[in-house]
Amino acid sequence: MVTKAKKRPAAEINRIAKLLDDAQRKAKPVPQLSSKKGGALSIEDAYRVQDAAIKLRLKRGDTRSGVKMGLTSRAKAAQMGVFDPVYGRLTTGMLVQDGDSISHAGYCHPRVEAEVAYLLKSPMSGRLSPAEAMTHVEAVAPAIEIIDSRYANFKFSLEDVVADNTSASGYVLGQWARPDTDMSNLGMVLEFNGRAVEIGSSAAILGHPGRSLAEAARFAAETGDELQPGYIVLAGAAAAAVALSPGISVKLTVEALGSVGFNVEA
Ligand code: OOG
Ligand code: MG
Repeated sequence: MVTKAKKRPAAEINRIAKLLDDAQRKAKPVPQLSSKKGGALSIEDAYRVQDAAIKLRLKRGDTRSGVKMGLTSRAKAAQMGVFDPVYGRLTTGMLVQDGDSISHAGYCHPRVEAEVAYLLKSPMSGRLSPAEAMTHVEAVAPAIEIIDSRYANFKFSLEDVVADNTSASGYVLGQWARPDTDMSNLGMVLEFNGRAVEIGSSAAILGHPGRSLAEAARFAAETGDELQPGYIVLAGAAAAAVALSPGISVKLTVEALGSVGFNVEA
């Protein structure tokens, strides 16, 4: 389904941003934008909504901390039925400390993903090779992303999910390791209460997570964003996302990088 959408006025972009921001704060999902007649946005407008919604967070005192790539593995694209990689923005307010607990009630319908993270040491933008992108990296770490769609039933089109900041909701970082750690094919195991619920390899992330890092630089340039030193880049899930429920203890182990985890209060 291709919809020809014309560029929306700023007031409407801001209205949609507020709708999604409210849905996030109240943990109450809203209908998909594209489900309404005339509701489908262009991809450019979807990124404008994303930017406007992040500005609402920053106005409340939150701080930018990085970006995330999404739908960068076959497993995730197939799970969501959306086959283009997406780019979202992270803030410090989304950070969950390794070993901490979250309340399920604070989210619409949270899921977790097995990822790896990069820490940038210099600004990065434009078309770079993965090797060039890696020269901007200070360290790498195992990471869990908590995603939470603000749309009912966790269903969306490409434009819907981009407007909703690609479901970004939380992230948990493990210990930082040297940037020259070979990340091409690391085994990854996601466990709930000690039982494996997803297994995968870092190779599932665009063939190599370094490609996802390079894609982040391209997306930043195309969406008018800036990747700063100190920013985190989440490369995207290596395997399908798994729904959280109260009382679950989540642990991700990435070969050569170690483990990271958090708990959901009972
Ligand atoms: C969109 C975000 C996907 C990933 O790592 O693939 C994502 C979603 O599935 O809600 O973060
Ligand atoms: Mg993710």
